[in-house]
Amino acid sequence: MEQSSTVPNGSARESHFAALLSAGEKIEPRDWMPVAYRRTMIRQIAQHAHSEVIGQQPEGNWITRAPSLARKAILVAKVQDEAGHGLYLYSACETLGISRDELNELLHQGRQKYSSIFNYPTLSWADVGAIGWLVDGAAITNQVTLTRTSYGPYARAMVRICKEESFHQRQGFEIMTTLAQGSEAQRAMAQDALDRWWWPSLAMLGPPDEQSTHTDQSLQWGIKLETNDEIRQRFVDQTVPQAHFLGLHVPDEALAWNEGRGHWDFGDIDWDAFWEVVRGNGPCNHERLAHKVQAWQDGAWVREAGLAYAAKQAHGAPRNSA
Ligand code: FAQ
Repeated sequence: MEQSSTVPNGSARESHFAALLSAGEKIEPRDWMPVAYRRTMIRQIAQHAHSEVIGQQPEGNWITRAPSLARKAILVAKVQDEAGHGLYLYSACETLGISRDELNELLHQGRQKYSSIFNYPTLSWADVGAIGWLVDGAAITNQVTLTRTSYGPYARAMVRICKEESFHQRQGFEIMTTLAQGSEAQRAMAQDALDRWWWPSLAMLGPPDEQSTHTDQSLQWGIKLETNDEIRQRFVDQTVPQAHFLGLHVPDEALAWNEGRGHWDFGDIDWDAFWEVVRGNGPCNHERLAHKVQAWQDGAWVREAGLAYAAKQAHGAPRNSA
């Protein structure tokens, strides 16, 4: 894989890579890149792709129980968008020399991760609103910066994904607005969803900077443009006024506007709980992965049929012959 360079020898290749980064240009699949850069990109893009795919499950749980036909149609489209994001991201990852089948295998064996946030249950309809508002909201706060990430195919995938995520965030906020302006029971449901999703949404943006193993190197390579804590602060600053607009209580007694910093101060995140989820011990880890593996096995015949059809076409069979 390291041979696919457009520049001839070792040190020249490294300087060319460094020069591209310092000029703010993208690293493209044809360019030479350090082994560790390629490994980091595969890890991050794969984790992101897996998150989009597994992330269909919590909201998918409500498709059959959406409160109206319109809500159901919107939710089906939203969940389908997440599947599409997974596909763009797997394609971006494949440009690094790994196949989609290998990526799925690594996920199924627990050797690659997906986001902690998708290991929580969706107990009420308000959770669909909270996911759009908070989870898509947190995801987009991070992903807008990733549109400027150094690896070209990932950056370009992010541009399209962000447009769709922005719509998702608004549809979630609209569900929350409807509930917050509704009956006493609806307001209570919205508050309960905020109570359960607030802290996991803050934590999904990654461990605090002092516990983050990859941030320093990823900043140097332009993979990350900001640290986890910087992105988390921006998410809190954007979201607290939205909660106030809804008339909901953010479940953090330490939350206070800090005039000097020009930011909201917020309380301590339970990082032990976060790491437990990352290690596989969250409320739904087992269920989510088992469902994903089952879907992959159930879909084997579709992949086989697709391959058989492609092979037949390659051997010159007429287009419509089955
Ligand atoms: N969950 O050194 P760092 C979405 C791991 S998409 C699990 O800070 P990094 C859309 C990390 O892998 C959501 N593990 O890592 C949607 C590393 O472990 P490793 C996904 C986590 O990569 C909405 C270790 O901790 N978004 O929501 C998590 O520099 C609704 C040390 O961490 C992306 O993936 C976590 N939350 O920074 C879909 C965005 N955080 O691999 C459906 C792209 C960290 O060494 C429905 N990814 N870890 O064993 C990123 O921006 C980065 O990877 C971070 C983490 C910021 C997530």
